[in-house]
Amino acid sequence: MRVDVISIFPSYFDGLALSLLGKARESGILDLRVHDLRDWTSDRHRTVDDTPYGGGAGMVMKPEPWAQALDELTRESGAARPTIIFPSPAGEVFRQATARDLAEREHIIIGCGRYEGIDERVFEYAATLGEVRLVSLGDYVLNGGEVAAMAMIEAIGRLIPGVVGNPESLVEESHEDGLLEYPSYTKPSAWRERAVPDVLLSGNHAAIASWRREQQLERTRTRRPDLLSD
Ligand code: JEK
Repeated sequence: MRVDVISIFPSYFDGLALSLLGKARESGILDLRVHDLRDWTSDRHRTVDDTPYGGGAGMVMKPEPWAQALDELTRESGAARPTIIFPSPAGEVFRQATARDLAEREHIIIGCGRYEGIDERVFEYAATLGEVRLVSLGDYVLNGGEVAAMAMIEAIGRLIPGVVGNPESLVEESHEDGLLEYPSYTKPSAWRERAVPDVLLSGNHAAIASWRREQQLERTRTRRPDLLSD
């Protein structure tokens, strides 16, 4: 999978790129490329923003650098229509199902906005080049798309076999039951006056399985009742 990220803060992604080093990048399983939007400006000041038509606070990202970037990156990869993601507080919420869907794509381009967002015509133009998805990390306001993009790349990446962080087996996760996880413990069995629950030391695998299921249900009831009702 090829992932192109467009941002005015490309160095935000240095840590992510490092964490994906090794098998995944060397073999090209996940070909992550981060670009500076200002490389597609043509004025002396490398301007990416301007004042909003109709008034209002803040600045809006100008369309032309985005069009130049999207044209070049869609042309360059040669893949069939890419999936073009714009992190946005006004997008559909990013879920595990979204990650599973996106993990199947050959080429993803992620456009990270800043300021008050991107000129609306960019989304229309992008739709002539690929499949556009506006995706939100959740119902809170961030200062730009970068943190959301990193979260999405990490969630997608770990579903691709051979990518760092991909567990030995995604089998347990694929048996998704929509419940929160059970609590985990490791050695020592007694630590600062706190014991590991006896059942986990019992060797009784049926008892362990039913205790874990009960913990999952109880935690879900108290912390995430929305997962049980809707
Ligand atoms: C992309 C720019 C900053 C900040 C104005 C007024 C109510 C806010 C844009 N889950 C997520 N939260 N935020 C983002 C996100 C934020 C972004 C950009 C993603 C580009 N910003 C910004 C304030 C406002 N709005 C009405 C909401 C707009 C995000 C994701 N993914």
